[in-house]
Amino acid sequence: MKLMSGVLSALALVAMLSTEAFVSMAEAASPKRVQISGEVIDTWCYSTEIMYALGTAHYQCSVWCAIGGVPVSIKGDDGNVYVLLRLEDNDSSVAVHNPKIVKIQGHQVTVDGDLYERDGVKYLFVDLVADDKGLINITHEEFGIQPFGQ
Ligand SMILES: [Cu+2]
Repeated sequence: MKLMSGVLSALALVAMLSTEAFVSMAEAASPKRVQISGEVIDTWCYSTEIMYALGTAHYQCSVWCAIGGVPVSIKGDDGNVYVLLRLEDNDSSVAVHNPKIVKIQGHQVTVDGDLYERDGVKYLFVDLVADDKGLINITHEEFGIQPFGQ
């Protein structure tokens, strides 16, 4: 009998701990609904500063990088960079499987979506490109075409 109650206490403890773990995981996993405006960027060239990586100067490279599998992000007007993990009805965040990503590369956009923040990184699951102003950040006159010249 004593053994039985010990086992029951242990089971109750396990149930309680796993419920708490589940609740805190659920809280951590709940996204924030956001609308973000900014420029769609090539995360590699932007983060490494291997070359000037914004606007028309870098447009050609950013398309090649995206098709090559480099993650695409949005540099928000708020100064934050958001890693794009989903775009509208396509689950792939890789441009070769999701051509929509290439179509908005370099563009000034406003998007609606869910924001997940993990360990200081901001991830965006976009369900609607609410506005697309196109490639309007004119930088090639100042910086040339990166990295191809002209
Ligand atoms: Cu690039």
